Amino acid sequence: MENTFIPFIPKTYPESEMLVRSQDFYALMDKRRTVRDFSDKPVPKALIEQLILTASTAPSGAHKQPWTFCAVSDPAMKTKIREAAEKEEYTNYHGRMSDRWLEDLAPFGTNWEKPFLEIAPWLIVVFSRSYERVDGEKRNNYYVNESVGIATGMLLTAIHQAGLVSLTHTPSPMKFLQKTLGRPENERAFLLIPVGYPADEVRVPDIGRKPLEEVGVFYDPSS
Ligand code: IYR
Repeated sequence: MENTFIPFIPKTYPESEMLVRSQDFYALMDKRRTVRDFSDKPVPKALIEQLILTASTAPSGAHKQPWTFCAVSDPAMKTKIREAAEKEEYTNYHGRMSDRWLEDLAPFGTNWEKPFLEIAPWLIVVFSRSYERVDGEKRNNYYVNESVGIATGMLLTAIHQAGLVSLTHTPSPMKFLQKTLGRPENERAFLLIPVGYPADEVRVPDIGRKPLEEVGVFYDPSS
């Protein structure tokens, strides 16, 4: 199928303004922290819908948009998810994870208990769609992990920009989510993201971010 091309006029700014804009955006994003202590204060569905719309603006392989964002506020479903996640995590923390892994996680104070899965007003479960069924024919999507990873990053950015907090939770294995949420066989859980307001008092690990010299390498003759 051929697509038609339409004019597109990207918004541009003077260089000085771009620098300020990118500095401001960095300052905003550098304030994002993964939070494990949520308030149970409700968050309007309209807000979650908006965040999902933003995530879904992500680029994707052949524009297949191979993602589904399942937003759960139903308490019974959240309890089910918590119970299943804790069952897996108990096994993880009691033998399935290596000693080195447990050692690496120790500074973050995580354990098999996941109360946030019931406390946070919304759980957004991101699913990736490895293929689509068109007229009974199986059609693979492209660069699915890359596409869904980008969309998820944009979701986390949108959540932070809106003034809410999130947690990138990876109960493992995540197969139970497909079943609990009644997702089709072509969907695989990618990440579980509790979203909400922070609890009254939140503590986060005292960690820093790598400096530019460590994460950026320039091949630039002019500098
Ligand atoms: N999935 C487990 C363990 C865990 C693993 C990593 I890597 C983390 O950064 C955090 C937790 C859990 O959710 O507790």
